[in-house]
Amino acid sequence: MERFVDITVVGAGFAGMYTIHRARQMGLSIQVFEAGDDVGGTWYWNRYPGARCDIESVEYSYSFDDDLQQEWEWKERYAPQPEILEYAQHVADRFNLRSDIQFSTRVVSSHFNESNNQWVTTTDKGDIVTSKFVVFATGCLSSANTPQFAGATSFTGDVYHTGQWPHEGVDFTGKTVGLIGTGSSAIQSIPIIAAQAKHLTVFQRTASYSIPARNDTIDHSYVKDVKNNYKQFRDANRQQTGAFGSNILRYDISALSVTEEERRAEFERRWEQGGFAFLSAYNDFLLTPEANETVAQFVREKIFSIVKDPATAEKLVPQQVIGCKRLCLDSGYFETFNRDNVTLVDVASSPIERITSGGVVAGNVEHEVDVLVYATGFDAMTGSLLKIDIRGRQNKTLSDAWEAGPVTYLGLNTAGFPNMFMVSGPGSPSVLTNMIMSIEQHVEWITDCISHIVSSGKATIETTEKNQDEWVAFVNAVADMTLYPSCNSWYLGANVPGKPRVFMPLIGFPTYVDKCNEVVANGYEGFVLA
Ligand code: N01
Repeated sequence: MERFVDITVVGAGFAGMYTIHRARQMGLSIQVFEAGDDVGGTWYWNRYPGARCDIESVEYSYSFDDDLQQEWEWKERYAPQPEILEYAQHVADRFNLRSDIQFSTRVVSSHFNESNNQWVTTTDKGDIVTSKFVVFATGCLSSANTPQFAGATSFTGDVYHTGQWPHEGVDFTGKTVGLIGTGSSAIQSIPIIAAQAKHLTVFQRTASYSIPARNDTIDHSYVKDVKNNYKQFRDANRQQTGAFGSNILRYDISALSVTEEERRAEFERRWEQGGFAFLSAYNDFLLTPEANETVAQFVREKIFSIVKDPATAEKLVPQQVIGCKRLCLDSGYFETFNRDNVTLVDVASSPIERITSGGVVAGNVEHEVDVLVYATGFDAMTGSLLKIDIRGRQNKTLSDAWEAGPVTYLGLNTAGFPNMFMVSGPGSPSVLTNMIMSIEQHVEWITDCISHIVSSGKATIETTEKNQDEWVAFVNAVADMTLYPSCNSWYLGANVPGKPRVFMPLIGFPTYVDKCNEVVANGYEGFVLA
Protein backbone atom coordinates (compact mmCIF):
# COMPACT_ATOMS: atom_id res chain seq x y z
CA MET A 1 0.00 0.00 0.00
CA GLU A 2 1.29 3.49 -0.88
CA ARG A 3 -0.79 6.44 0.25
CA PHE A 4 -0.87 9.88 1.85
CA VAL A 5 -2.71 10.69 5.09
CA ASP A 6 -2.64 13.57 7.55
CA ILE A 7 -1.49 11.41 10.47
CA THR A 8 0.33 8.08 10.67
CA VAL A 9 -0.06 6.39 14.04
CA VAL A 10 2.00 3.50 15.37
CA GLY A 11 0.09 1.30 17.80
CA ALA A 12 -3.58 0.49 18.39
CA GLY A 13 -3.69 0.32 22.16
CA PHE A 14 -5.77 2.79 24.14
CA ALA A 15 -3.66 5.70 22.80
CA GLY A 16 -3.85 4.80 19.12
CA MET A 17 -7.55 4.00 19.36
CA TYR A 18 -8.46 7.35 20.86
CA THR A 19 -6.25 9.15 18.32
CA ILE A 20 -8.43 7.70 15.52
CA HIS A 21 -11.58 8.93 17.20
CA ARG A 22 -10.19 12.46 17.70
CA ALA A 23 -8.68 12.68 14.21
CA ARG A 24 -12.02 11.76 12.67
CA GLN A 25 -13.81 14.42 14.72
CA MET A 26 -11.35 16.94 13.28
CA GLY A 27 -11.76 15.74 9.72
CA LEU A 28 -8.15 14.50 9.51
CA SER A 29 -7.23 11.34 7.64
CA ILE A 30 -5.33 8.72 9.60
CA GLN A 31 -3.54 5.40 9.13
CA VAL A 32 -2.78 3.24 12.16
CA PHE A 33 -0.39 0.30 12.08
CA GLU A 34 -0.56 -2.35 14.78
CA ALA A 35 1.76 -5.35 15.21
CA GLY A 36 -0.91 -7.44 16.95
CA ASP A 37 -3.93 -8.86 15.17
CA ASP A 38 -6.37 -6.81 17.23
CA VAL A 39 -6.64 -3.70 19.40
CA GLY A 40 -5.68 -3.49 23.08
CA GLY A 41 -1.91 -2.87 23.14
CA THR A 42 -0.48 -3.92 26.48
CA TRP A 43 -3.70 -5.80 27.26
CA TYR A 44 -3.44 -7.65 23.97
CA TRP A 45 0.06 -8.94 24.72
CA ASN A 46 0.10 -9.42 28.51
CA ARG A 47 -2.11 -12.51 28.80
CA TYR A 48 -0.13 -14.25 31.52
CA PRO A 49 -2.11 -16.03 34.25
CA GLY A 50 -3.46 -13.57 36.79
CA ALA A 51 -2.86 -10.45 34.65
CA ARG A 52 -5.05 -7.74 36.06
CA CYS A 53 -5.02 -3.97 36.35
CA ASP A 54 -4.32 -2.54 39.78
CA ILE A 55 -6.21 0.69 39.21
CA GLU A 56 -9.91 0.20 39.94
CA SER A 57 -12.02 -0.61 36.87
CA VAL A 58 -14.30 2.42 37.16
CA GLU A 59 -11.18 4.59 36.95
CA TYR A 60 -9.10 2.64 34.42
CA SER A 61 -11.38 3.37 31.45
CA TYR A 62 -11.99 6.09 28.87
CA SER A 63 -13.81 9.20 30.06
CA PHE A 64 -14.19 10.94 26.70
CA ASP A 65 -17.68 9.65 25.94
CA ASP A 66 -20.34 9.66 28.63
CA ASP A 67 -22.55 7.10 26.90
CA LEU A 68 -19.59 4.73 26.75
CA GLN A 69 -18.75 5.08 30.43
CA GLN A 70 -22.41 4.76 31.42
CA GLU A 71 -23.15 1.66 29.37
CA TRP A 72 -20.06 -0.44 30.11
CA GLU A 73 -20.49 -2.76 33.11
CA TRP A 74 -17.31 -3.84 34.90
CA LYS A 75 -17.51 -7.16 36.72
CA GLU A 76 -14.62 -6.91 39.18
CA ARG A 77 -13.08 -4.25 41.44
CA TYR A 78 -9.82 -4.68 39.49
CA ALA A 79 -10.49 -5.84 35.95
CA PRO A 80 -8.63 -8.94 34.76
CA GLN A 81 -6.83 -8.80 31.40
CA PRO A 82 -9.59 -10.58 29.41
CA GLU A 83 -12.16 -8.05 30.62
CA ILE A 84 -9.98 -5.06 29.70
CA LEU A 85 -9.28 -6.55 26.29
CA GLU A 86 -13.02 -7.11 25.82
CA TYR A 87 -13.56 -3.44 26.76
CA ALA A 88 -10.95 -2.30 24.19
CA GLN A 89 -12.68 -4.46 21.55
CA HIS A 90 -16.05 -3.03 22.52
CA VAL A 91 -14.70 0.52 22.05
CA ALA A 92 -13.23 -0.45 18.67
CA ASP A 93 -16.63 -1.84 17.58
CA ARG A 94 -18.67 0.99 19.02
CA PHE A 95 -16.66 3.70 17.27
CA ASN A 96 -15.89 1.59 14.21
CA LEU A 97 -12.16 2.15 14.76
CA ARG A 98 -10.79 -0.93 13.01
CA SER A 99 -11.36 0.49 9.52
CA ASP A 100 -8.39 2.84 10.06
CA ILE A 101 -6.11 0.17 11.53
CA GLN A 102 -3.91 -2.22 9.61
CA PHE A 103 -3.26 -5.15 11.95
CA SER A 104 -0.43 -7.70 11.97
CA THR A 105 1.86 -5.01 10.61
CA ARG A 106 5.00 -3.75 12.32
CA VAL A 107 6.36 -0.30 11.50
CA VAL A 108 9.99 -0.58 10.49
CA SER A 109 10.98 3.02 9.82
CA SER A 110 9.69 6.56 9.88
CA HIS A 111 11.81 9.24 8.20
CA PHE A 112 11.27 12.99 7.98
CA ASN A 113 11.79 14.44 4.53
CA GLU A 114 13.06 18.00 4.94
CA SER A 115 12.36 18.95 1.33
CA ASN A 116 8.57 18.66 1.70
CA ASN A 117 8.14 18.43 5.50
CA GLN A 118 6.57 15.00 5.29
CA TRP A 119 7.12 11.75 7.14
CA VAL A 120 7.58 8.53 5.20
CA THR A 121 6.70 5.45 7.23
CA THR A 122 7.39 1.90 6.07
CA THR A 123 6.25 -1.45 7.45
CA ASP A 124 7.32 -5.09 7.43
CA LYS A 125 4.48 -5.76 4.99
CA GLY A 126 5.93 -3.39 2.40
CA ASP A 127 3.58 -0.45 3.06
CA ILE A 128 4.84 3.08 2.43
CA VAL A 129 2.72 5.85 3.92
CA THR A 130 3.48 9.54 3.64
CA SER A 131 1.99 11.89 6.21
CA LYS A 132 2.32 15.36 7.59
CA PHE A 133 2.34 14.09 11.18
CA VAL A 134 3.44 10.93 12.88
CA VAL A 135 2.22 9.84 16.31
CA PHE A 136 3.96 7.09 18.25
CA ALA A 137 1.32 5.45 20.44
CA THR A 138 3.68 2.58 21.13
CA GLY A 139 3.11 2.23 24.88
CA CYS A 140 5.51 2.53 27.81
CA LEU A 141 5.66 -1.14 28.73
CA SER A 142 5.53 -2.86 25.38
CA SER A 143 9.09 -3.90 24.57
CA ALA A 144 9.74 -7.13 26.47
CA ASN A 145 13.08 -7.30 28.28
CA THR A 146 14.64 -10.75 28.08
CA PRO A 147 18.04 -10.90 29.81
CA GLN A 148 20.70 -12.51 27.63
CA PHE A 149 21.79 -15.41 29.84
CA ALA A 150 24.60 -17.58 28.56
CA GLY A 151 23.27 -20.78 27.05
CA ALA A 152 19.67 -19.52 26.87
CA THR A 153 19.15 -20.90 23.37
CA SER A 154 20.24 -24.39 24.45
CA PHE A 155 17.18 -24.78 26.71
CA THR A 156 15.03 -27.55 25.24
CA GLY A 157 11.77 -26.91 27.11
CA ASP A 158 9.08 -24.30 26.45
CA VAL A 159 10.01 -20.66 27.10
CA TYR A 160 7.55 -17.84 27.75
CA HIS A 161 7.73 -14.12 28.56
CA THR A 162 4.86 -12.68 30.61
CA GLY A 163 4.65 -9.73 28.19
CA GLN A 164 4.31 -11.96 25.10
CA TRP A 165 2.03 -14.68 26.39
CA PRO A 166 0.50 -17.23 23.94
CA HIS A 167 -3.14 -16.50 23.13
CA GLU A 168 -4.16 -20.09 23.71
CA GLY A 169 -2.79 -20.00 27.28
CA VAL A 170 -0.32 -22.43 28.87
CA ASP A 171 -1.15 -25.57 30.83
CA PHE A 172 1.49 -26.08 33.54
CA THR A 173 -0.08 -29.27 34.89
CA GLY A 174 2.61 -31.79 35.78
CA LYS A 175 5.40 -29.40 34.77
CA THR A 176 8.48 -28.31 36.68
CA VAL A 177 8.55 -24.56 36.08
CA GLY A 178 11.30 -21.98 36.58
CA LEU A 179 10.19 -18.34 36.76
CA ILE A 180 12.70 -15.48 36.66
CA GLY A 181 11.67 -12.16 38.24
CA THR A 182 9.55 -10.95 41.13
CA GLY A 183 7.98 -7.72 39.81
CA SER A 184 4.24 -7.05 39.30
CA SER A 185 3.82 -9.61 36.50
CA ALA A 186 5.56 -12.34 38.50
CA ILE A 187 3.65 -11.52 41.65
CA GLN A 188 0.34 -11.89 39.82
CA SER A 189 1.23 -15.06 37.97
CA ILE A 190 3.19 -17.00 40.63
CA PRO A 191 0.15 -18.01 42.80
CA ILE A 192 -1.69 -19.33 39.73
CA ILE A 193 1.25 -21.14 38.17
CA ALA A 194 2.13 -22.67 41.56
CA ALA A 195 -1.40 -24.01 41.96
CA GLN A 196 -1.12 -25.80 38.61
CA ALA A 197 2.50 -26.89 38.29
CA LYS A 198 4.19 -29.93 39.74
CA HIS A 199 6.91 -27.64 41.07
CA LEU A 200 7.71 -23.93 40.72
CA THR A 201 11.16 -22.46 41.32
CA VAL A 202 11.19 -18.66 41.57
CA PHE A 203 14.47 -16.88 40.82
CA GLN A 204 14.46 -13.60 42.74
CA ARG A 205 17.05 -10.82 42.30
CA THR A 206 15.25 -8.10 44.28
CA ALA A 207 12.48 -8.82 46.75
CA SER A 208 9.34 -6.72 46.10
CA TYR A 209 6.94 -5.05 48.45
CA SER A 210 3.41 -6.19 47.77
CA ILE A 211 0.08 -5.28 49.29
CA PRO A 212 -3.07 -7.41 49.13
CA ALA A 213 -5.24 -6.29 46.22
CA ARG A 214 -8.42 -7.60 47.91
CA ASN A 215 -9.99 -7.96 44.51
CA ASP A 216 -13.68 -8.81 44.52
CA THR A 217 -16.73 -8.67 42.34
CA ILE A 218 -17.71 -5.09 41.75
CA ASP A 219 -19.86 -3.30 44.29
CA HIS A 220 -22.89 -2.26 42.21
CA SER A 221 -24.08 0.45 44.58
CA TYR A 222 -20.59 2.02 44.42
CA VAL A 223 -20.68 1.87 40.61
CA LYS A 224 -24.13 3.46 40.64
CA ASP A 225 -22.82 6.35 42.73
CA VAL A 226 -19.82 6.78 40.44
CA LYS A 227 -21.99 6.74 37.33
CA ASN A 228 -24.38 9.29 38.81
CA ASN A 229 -21.45 11.67 39.19
CA TYR A 230 -18.99 10.35 36.66
CA LYS A 231 -17.80 13.73 35.43
CA GLN A 232 -17.11 15.02 38.95
CA PHE A 233 -15.42 11.71 39.79
CA ARG A 234 -13.12 11.94 36.75
CA ASP A 235 -12.38 15.62 37.46
CA ALA A 236 -11.49 14.81 41.06
CA ASN A 237 -9.20 12.00 39.90
CA ARG A 238 -7.45 14.36 37.49
CA GLN A 239 -6.57 16.51 40.50
CA GLN A 240 -4.63 13.63 42.09
CA THR A 241 -0.87 13.27 41.63
CA GLY A 242 -1.40 9.94 39.87
CA ALA A 243 -4.73 10.85 38.21
CA PHE A 244 -6.56 8.21 40.24
CA GLY A 245 -7.73 7.52 43.77
CA SER A 246 -9.77 10.63 44.61
CA ASN A 247 -11.85 8.35 46.85
CA ILE A 248 -8.79 7.38 48.90
CA LEU A 249 -8.64 8.91 52.36
CA ARG A 250 -5.38 10.86 52.67
CA TYR A 251 -4.06 12.67 55.70
CA ASP A 252 -2.03 15.72 54.79
CA ILE A 253 0.36 15.13 57.67
CA SER A 254 3.70 13.45 58.18
CA ALA A 255 3.80 9.79 59.17
CA LEU A 256 6.10 10.94 61.94
CA SER A 257 3.59 13.38 63.40
CA VAL A 258 1.45 10.64 64.93
CA THR A 259 2.25 8.03 67.56
CA GLU A 260 3.46 4.60 66.53
CA GLU A 261 0.21 3.11 67.78
CA GLU A 262 -1.90 5.41 65.62
CA ARG A 263 0.29 4.77 62.62
CA ARG A 264 0.12 1.01 62.97
CA ALA A 265 -3.65 1.08 63.38
CA GLU A 266 -3.88 3.13 60.19
CA PHE A 267 -1.57 0.77 58.26
CA GLU A 268 -3.56 -2.22 59.54
CA ARG A 269 -6.85 -0.68 58.33
CA ARG A 270 -5.36 0.00 54.92
CA TRP A 271 -3.77 -3.45 54.66
CA GLU A 272 -7.24 -4.92 55.23
CA GLN A 273 -8.80 -2.52 52.73
CA GLY A 274 -6.20 -3.48 50.09
CA GLY A 275 -4.93 -1.59 47.07
CA PHE A 276 -2.93 1.58 46.60
CA ALA A 277 -4.69 3.32 49.50
CA PHE A 278 -1.99 1.69 51.55
CA LEU A 279 0.71 4.15 50.52
CA SER A 280 -1.51 7.20 50.84
CA ALA A 281 -2.05 7.35 54.56
CA TYR A 282 0.49 10.13 55.17
CA ASN A 283 2.06 12.73 52.93
CA ASP A 284 5.77 12.00 53.26
CA PHE A 285 6.35 8.30 52.51
CA LEU A 286 8.21 9.16 49.36
CA LEU A 287 9.86 12.25 50.77
CA THR A 288 11.86 11.17 53.81
CA PRO A 289 13.59 7.87 54.57
CA GLU A 290 12.31 8.00 58.16
CA ALA A 291 8.65 8.20 57.13
CA ASN A 292 9.22 5.58 54.47
CA GLU A 293 10.79 3.20 56.95
CA THR A 294 7.67 3.22 59.14
CA VAL A 295 5.54 1.71 56.40
CA ALA A 296 8.32 -0.45 54.94
CA GLN A 297 8.87 -2.05 58.33
CA PHE A 298 5.13 -2.73 58.69
CA VAL A 299 5.11 -4.65 55.39
CA ARG A 300 8.26 -6.58 56.33
CA GLU A 301 6.55 -7.72 59.52
CA LYS A 302 3.50 -8.79 57.52
CA ILE A 303 5.72 -10.91 55.27
CA PHE A 304 7.32 -12.55 58.30
CA SER A 305 3.87 -13.27 59.72
CA ILE A 306 2.61 -14.84 56.45
CA VAL A 307 5.62 -16.90 55.32
CA LYS A 308 6.15 -19.88 57.60
CA ASP A 309 9.74 -20.82 56.74
CA PRO A 310 11.93 -18.13 58.36
CA ALA A 311 14.76 -18.53 55.81
CA THR A 312 12.33 -18.03 52.91
CA ALA A 313 10.66 -15.11 54.68
CA GLU A 314 14.09 -13.52 55.21
CA LYS A 315 14.76 -13.68 51.46
CA LEU A 316 11.31 -12.30 50.58
CA VAL A 317 11.69 -9.25 52.77
CA PRO A 318 12.69 -6.20 50.71
CA GLN A 319 15.28 -3.80 52.03
CA GLN A 320 14.91 -0.88 49.61
CA VAL A 321 12.65 2.13 50.02
CA ILE A 322 9.00 1.13 49.63
CA GLY A 323 7.37 2.68 46.57
CA CYS A 324 10.55 3.66 44.74
CA LYS A 325 10.01 0.61 42.56
CA ARG A 326 6.38 0.38 41.62
CA LEU A 327 4.36 -1.08 44.47
CA CYS A 328 2.87 -4.48 43.63
CA LEU A 329 -0.64 -5.64 44.52
CA ASP A 330 -1.21 -9.35 44.93
CA SER A 331 -3.71 -12.08 45.59
CA GLY A 332 -1.93 -14.61 47.79
CA TYR A 333 1.66 -14.00 46.64
CA PHE A 334 3.52 -14.42 49.93
CA GLU A 335 1.21 -17.28 50.96
CA THR A 336 2.32 -19.18 47.85
CA PHE A 337 5.77 -19.66 49.38
CA ASN A 338 4.16 -21.83 52.09
CA ARG A 339 3.34 -24.44 49.45
CA ASP A 340 5.46 -27.59 49.33
CA ASN A 341 5.86 -27.31 45.58
CA VAL A 342 7.40 -23.80 45.56
CA THR A 343 11.10 -22.96 46.02
CA LEU A 344 12.63 -19.50 46.19
CA VAL A 345 16.17 -19.04 44.88
CA ASP A 346 18.00 -15.81 45.68
CA VAL A 347 19.90 -14.75 42.57
CA ALA A 348 21.12 -11.46 44.03
CA SER A 349 23.86 -13.14 46.04
CA SER A 350 24.44 -15.84 43.38
CA PRO A 351 23.35 -14.47 39.98
CA ILE A 352 22.09 -16.73 37.23
CA GLU A 353 25.27 -17.95 35.52
CA ARG A 354 23.76 -19.77 32.58
CA ILE A 355 20.83 -21.69 31.23
CA THR A 356 21.40 -25.31 30.29
CA SER A 357 19.33 -27.63 28.13
CA GLY A 358 17.24 -28.53 31.18
CA GLY A 359 17.68 -25.93 33.88
CA VAL A 360 19.01 -22.72 35.35
CA VAL A 361 22.44 -22.54 36.98
CA ALA A 362 22.89 -20.11 39.87
CA GLY A 363 25.53 -20.31 42.59
CA ASN A 364 26.97 -23.50 41.07
CA VAL A 365 23.64 -25.29 41.50
CA GLU A 366 21.61 -26.44 38.52
CA HIS A 367 17.88 -26.08 39.13
CA GLU A 368 16.18 -28.49 36.75
CA VAL A 369 13.06 -27.14 35.05
CA ASP A 370 11.12 -28.18 31.99
CA VAL A 371 9.41 -24.82 31.39
CA LEU A 372 11.02 -21.40 31.75
CA VAL A 373 9.00 -18.21 32.34
CA TYR A 374 10.67 -14.83 31.98
CA ALA A 375 8.80 -12.31 34.14
CA THR A 376 11.66 -9.92 33.53
CA GLY A 377 9.74 -6.81 32.56
CA PHE A 378 10.26 -4.30 29.81
CA ASP A 379 12.70 -1.94 28.18
CA ALA A 380 10.33 0.68 29.50
CA MET A 381 9.30 3.97 27.93
CA THR A 382 11.97 4.08 25.22
CA GLY A 383 12.34 0.44 24.06
CA SER A 384 9.52 0.33 21.52
CA LEU A 385 10.42 3.74 20.06
CA LEU A 386 14.08 2.92 19.62
CA LYS A 387 13.33 -0.39 17.90
CA ILE A 388 11.91 1.65 15.00
CA ASP A 389 14.33 3.42 12.65
CA ILE A 390 13.06 6.95 13.36
CA ARG A 391 14.95 9.75 11.62
CA GLY A 392 14.37 13.48 11.86
CA ARG A 393 16.18 16.43 10.34
CA GLN A 394 19.54 15.75 8.67
CA ASN A 395 18.76 12.06 8.78
CA LYS A 396 19.55 11.99 12.51
CA THR A 397 18.21 8.91 14.25
CA LEU A 398 16.20 9.06 17.47
CA SER A 399 18.74 6.62 18.94
CA ASP A 400 21.50 9.19 18.31
CA ALA A 401 19.40 12.03 19.68
CA TRP A 402 18.73 9.95 22.83
CA GLU A 403 22.19 8.47 23.17
CA ALA A 404 22.61 9.89 26.69
CA GLY A 405 18.99 9.12 27.61
CA PRO A 406 15.62 10.29 26.28
CA VAL A 407 15.27 14.05 25.81
CA THR A 408 11.83 15.49 25.15
CA TYR A 409 9.82 18.59 25.82
CA LEU A 410 6.75 17.65 27.90
CA GLY A 411 7.24 14.03 26.85
CA LEU A 412 5.52 15.02 23.60
CA ASN A 413 8.24 15.92 21.09
CA THR A 414 12.03 15.91 20.57
CA ALA A 415 14.02 18.68 18.87
CA GLY A 416 14.97 17.84 15.30
CA PHE A 417 11.86 15.66 14.84
CA PRO A 418 9.22 18.09 13.55
CA ASN A 419 5.56 17.05 13.56
CA MET A 420 6.44 13.90 15.50
CA PHE A 421 4.57 13.25 18.72
CA MET A 422 4.79 10.60 21.39
CA VAL A 423 1.80 9.60 23.53
CA SER A 424 2.93 9.25 27.15
CA GLY A 425 6.56 9.70 26.17
CA PRO A 426 9.47 9.94 28.63
CA GLY A 427 9.24 13.24 30.47
CA SER A 428 5.47 13.02 30.93
CA PRO A 429 3.65 11.60 34.02
CA SER A 430 2.55 8.46 32.10
CA VAL A 431 3.55 5.38 34.11
CA LEU A 432 3.16 7.18 37.44
CA THR A 433 -0.51 7.74 36.69
CA ASN A 434 -3.70 6.03 35.69
CA MET A 435 -2.46 5.53 32.11
CA ILE A 436 -5.83 6.02 30.44
CA MET A 437 -6.20 9.51 31.96
CA SER A 438 -2.69 10.41 30.79
CA ILE A 439 -3.37 8.97 27.35
CA GLU A 440 -6.58 10.98 26.95
CA GLN A 441 -4.83 14.19 27.98
CA HIS A 442 -1.95 13.58 25.55
CA VAL A 443 -4.11 12.54 22.63
CA GLU A 444 -6.31 15.60 23.10
CA TRP A 445 -3.28 17.90 23.31
CA ILE A 446 -1.65 16.33 20.24
CA THR A 447 -4.76 16.32 18.06
CA ASP A 448 -5.63 19.89 19.08
CA CYS A 449 -2.08 20.88 18.18
CA ILE A 450 -2.25 19.13 14.81
CA SER A 451 -5.57 20.78 14.09
CA HIS A 452 -4.05 24.17 14.97
CA ILE A 453 -1.04 23.62 12.69
CA VAL A 454 -3.27 22.58 9.81
CA SER A 455 -5.80 25.38 10.22
CA SER A 456 -3.16 28.07 10.69
CA GLY A 457 -1.38 27.00 7.52
CA LYS A 458 1.89 26.23 9.30
CA ALA A 459 4.19 23.54 8.00
CA THR A 460 5.89 22.26 11.13
CA ILE A 461 6.03 22.34 14.92
CA GLU A 462 9.02 21.19 16.97
CA THR A 463 10.69 22.00 20.22
CA THR A 464 14.25 23.27 20.68
CA GLU A 465 17.22 21.61 22.33
CA LYS A 466 17.28 24.32 24.98
CA ASN A 467 13.66 23.69 25.95
CA GLN A 468 13.98 19.95 26.09
CA ASP A 469 17.21 20.11 28.09
CA GLU A 470 15.52 22.37 30.61
CA TRP A 471 12.52 20.04 30.72
CA VAL A 472 14.63 16.92 31.35
CA ALA A 473 16.49 18.81 34.09
CA PHE A 474 13.13 19.78 35.61
CA VAL A 475 11.78 16.20 35.50
CA ASN A 476 14.92 14.97 37.25
CA ALA A 477 14.93 17.83 39.76
CA VAL A 478 11.35 16.92 40.75
CA ALA A 479 12.34 13.27 41.11
CA ASP A 480 15.37 14.27 43.18
CA MET A 481 13.06 15.90 45.72
CA THR A 482 11.68 12.42 46.39
CA LEU A 483 13.00 8.96 47.22
CA TYR A 484 12.14 7.64 43.73
CA PRO A 485 15.70 7.73 42.35
CA SER A 486 17.05 5.80 45.35
CA CYS A 487 16.75 2.31 43.85
CA ASN A 488 17.42 0.47 40.59
CA SER A 489 14.00 0.79 39.01
CA TRP A 490 12.86 0.69 35.42
CA TYR A 491 11.74 4.33 35.90
CA LEU A 492 15.49 5.04 35.72
CA GLY A 493 16.25 2.50 33.01
CA ALA A 494 18.26 0.55 35.58
CA ASN A 495 16.75 -2.84 34.66
CA VAL A 496 18.28 -2.93 31.17
CA PRO A 497 22.07 -3.35 31.03
CA GLY A 498 23.72 -0.35 29.34
CA LYS A 499 20.60 1.82 29.30
CA PRO A 500 21.41 5.46 30.28
CA ARG A 501 20.12 6.32 33.73
CA VAL A 502 17.64 9.17 33.50
CA PHE A 503 14.51 9.39 35.62
CA MET A 504 11.96 9.19 32.81
CA PRO A 505 8.45 9.91 34.14
CA LEU A 506 7.42 13.27 35.62
CA ILE A 507 5.87 13.17 39.08
CA GLY A 508 2.60 15.11 39.34
CA PHE A 509 -0.25 14.91 36.84
CA PRO A 510 -2.23 18.09 37.69
CA THR A 511 0.72 20.51 37.48
CA TYR A 512 1.83 18.82 34.27
CA VAL A 513 -1.62 19.32 32.71
CA ASP A 514 -1.56 22.99 33.78
CA LYS A 515 1.83 23.37 32.12
CA CYS A 516 0.60 21.77 28.87
CA ASN A 517 -2.42 24.09 28.83
CA GLU A 518 -0.27 27.13 29.58
CA VAL A 519 2.05 26.22 26.69
CA VAL A 520 -0.94 26.28 24.34
CA ALA A 521 -2.39 29.50 25.83
CA ASN A 522 0.99 31.15 25.20
CA GLY A 523 0.97 30.21 21.52
CA TYR A 524 2.77 26.87 21.89
CA GLU A 525 5.51 28.37 23.99
CA GLY A 526 8.65 26.23 23.88
CA PHE A 527 7.88 25.04 20.34
CA VAL A 528 8.87 26.60 17.03
CA LEU A 529 6.01 26.83 14.53
CA ALA A 530 7.35 27.35 11.04
O1 N01 B 1 8.56 -6.11 35.29
P1 N01 B 1 9.54 -5.54 36.44
P2 N01 B 1 7.01 -6.53 35.40
N1 N01 B 1 18.28 -11.71 36.53
O2 N01 B 1 10.61 -4.81 35.70
C1 N01 B 1 13.86 -9.32 37.35
C2 N01 B 1 3.35 -2.76 35.04
N2 N01 B 1 2.49 -3.87 35.39
O3 N01 B 1 6.60 -7.05 34.09
O4 N01 B 1 14.17 -5.91 40.40
C3 N01 B 1 17.36 -11.89 37.48
O5 N01 B 1 8.79 -4.84 37.48
C4 N01 B 1 13.82 -7.99 38.07
O6 N01 B 1 14.76 -7.96 39.11
P3 N01 B 1 15.31 -6.52 39.66
C5 N01 B 1 3.83 -2.09 36.31
O7 N01 B 1 4.01 -0.74 36.06
C6 N01 B 1 1.32 -3.57 35.98
O8 N01 B 1 6.77 -7.35 36.57
O9 N01 B 1 15.66 -5.72 38.41
N3 N01 B 1 16.22 -11.19 37.57
C7 N01 B 1 12.36 -7.96 38.51
O10 N01 B 1 12.14 -8.72 39.65
C8 N01 B 1 5.12 -2.80 36.53
O11 N01 B 1 6.01 -2.12 37.39
C9 N01 B 1 0.52 -4.57 36.39
O12 N01 B 1 16.47 -6.87 40.46
C10 N01 B 1 16.01 -10.25 36.63
C11 N01 B 1 11.65 -8.62 37.34
O13 N01 B 1 12.64 -9.37 36.63
C12 N01 B 1 5.63 -2.93 35.12
O14 N01 B 1 4.48 -3.24 34.36
C13 N01 B 1 0.88 -5.89 36.21
C14 N01 B 1 16.92 -10.02 35.59
C15 N01 B 1 11.06 -7.61 36.39
O15 N01 B 1 10.11 -6.86 37.07
C16 N01 B 1 6.67 -3.99 34.91
O16 N01 B 1 6.30 -5.15 35.64
C17 N01 B 1 2.08 -6.18 35.60
C18 N01 B 1 18.11 -10.79 35.57
N4 N01 B 1 19.04 -10.58 34.63
C19 N01 B 1 2.88 -5.15 35.19
N5 N01 B 1 16.42 -9.02 34.82
C20 N01 B 1 -0.73 -4.23 37.06
O17 N01 B 1 -1.45 -3.32 36.71
C21 N01 B 1 15.25 -8.67 35.36
N6 N01 B 1 15.00 -9.40 36.45
C22 N01 B 1 -1.06 -5.01 38.20
